Amino acid sequence: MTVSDPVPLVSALDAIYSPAGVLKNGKRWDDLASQFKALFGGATPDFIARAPGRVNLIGEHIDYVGFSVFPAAIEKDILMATKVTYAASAGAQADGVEVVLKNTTPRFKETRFTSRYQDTNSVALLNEGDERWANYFKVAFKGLHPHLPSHILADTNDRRPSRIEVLVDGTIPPESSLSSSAAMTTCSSIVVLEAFGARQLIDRKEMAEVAIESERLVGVNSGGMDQSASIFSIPNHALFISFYPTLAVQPIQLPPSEPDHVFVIANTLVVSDKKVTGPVNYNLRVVETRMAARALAKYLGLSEAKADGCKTLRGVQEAYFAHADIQTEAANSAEVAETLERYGAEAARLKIMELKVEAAFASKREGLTRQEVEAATGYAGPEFEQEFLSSFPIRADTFALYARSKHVFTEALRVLVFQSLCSSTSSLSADKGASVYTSLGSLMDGSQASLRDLYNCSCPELDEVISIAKANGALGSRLTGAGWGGCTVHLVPKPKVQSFIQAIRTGYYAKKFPDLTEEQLQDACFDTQPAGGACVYKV
Ligand code: NG1
Ligand code: MG
Repeated sequence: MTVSDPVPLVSALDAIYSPAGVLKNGKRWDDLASQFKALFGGATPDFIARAPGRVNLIGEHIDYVGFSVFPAAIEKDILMATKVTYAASAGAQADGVEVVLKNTTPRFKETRFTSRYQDTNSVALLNEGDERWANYFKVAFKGLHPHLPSHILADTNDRRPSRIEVLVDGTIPPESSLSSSAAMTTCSSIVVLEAFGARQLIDRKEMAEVAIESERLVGVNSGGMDQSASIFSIPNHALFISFYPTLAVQPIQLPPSEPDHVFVIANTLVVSDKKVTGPVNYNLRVVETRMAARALAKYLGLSEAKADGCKTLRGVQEAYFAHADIQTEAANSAEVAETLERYGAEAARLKIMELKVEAAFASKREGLTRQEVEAATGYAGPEFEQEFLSSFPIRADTFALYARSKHVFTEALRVLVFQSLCSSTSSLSADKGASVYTSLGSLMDGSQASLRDLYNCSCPELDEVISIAKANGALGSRLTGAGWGGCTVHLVPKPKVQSFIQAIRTGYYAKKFPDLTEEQLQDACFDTQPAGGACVYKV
């Protein structure tokens, strides 16, 4: 079978679905189609959906705050070989659809669920067990259901699917911060749209927005970086993704156009499952940034401090600059003036907010107790519970508002500078390109220091891999994704890649995981080229 690559367009909705060119790994697709046949009684899949994982190059833990991030899709992905049976052809008058999900990874057990056409109430999520992986498909289905064409759901001619059979094959290591979860949600969304004949009705932006919203049902209060990266990416480009005032993406080629530096991913192989640890790490961080936003808004004396607009640190920044004047602030601060001159107004705003954070939490650099947060935010008692504790369970004695908000504003600024370095230098000579890479590397190092010291989401294994990387030629090294385990990303000059990977193998894997096979090692540490985004291939 010859399979083909999607056309790299960003906004046209056909783009996800129009194949052109030849995909590298045809064998994997052939194998998947034959496995499908073997597992589903000799049937051939109608199509294969694909959604990639991503590596975030810079901009960590700021998507849910409303600031822009800079990831790229990777080659590792989720494939879903799918066969759809329509009620009429099955000779039955169905009132709902049965979905059968199998996985090529044995520990993810076969599961099936049924849903009526008119509502998805009977589709229940599982909190534990080896069928839980199917939750991602279920939430995608539940989220998209209101968007499915009503004439099909109520179809008297029976073009409604009565059965959707799916074989899932994933190469993204789960719970390793390369976004296997969002790839599952995204890939499932494509399957549902395709099966219900709805792909012309919903564009990528809407699909991303629905996927972002749906995935939260799985129990993580996540931002929108991962689903957006999986849906919008195009080969050889990173994606500058903005969330404010609305979701927008800008593909950016990494400089110079003929890459002499590459990104290497190294997995610590320490698994971090946010669905389990969320109350003390990821979901808690989201709440801490929300508390910091309310506290900062109150400190700044914003009249709308308690309005929805000031729920996030980004919102507070917008509210503040609705009245404040950057020039005046620049006149009072050399740091602000310099940032304004070098990087422009948006960067200066972030610098100003960083200074406001310093002032607002001057007497409280360490964590605040609940009582102190109540005083700082003006939310107390039931109002406090409702505002901060009602959406996802969290567990903490103190809340590190200074450290979290300082990370957010400084990281958002690093993203802007990183993006502007990439955009302005794509046509530079190799010489100049080299110094640009040095600057990109320092921004990545700055990000890591902030994640480790202010956001406290690194861990000893991440720190160890990063220190080996820095001693062996990486220009920049950081954790990628949520942290607390999972993967690291490194910017490495091309000629050094082999020795770099070897150094990580001997310095880290040989000591911590001496039993890994060659195949597992290749899977754990590899160089990556930005890959294309979600698509569907007709077999
Ligand atoms: P990972 O680690 O890939 O699950 C998570 C969030 C992102 C973002 C990053 C931190 C999910 C689905 N994704 O990514 O939205 O907040 O952490 O930058 O939870
Ligand atoms: Mg994830």
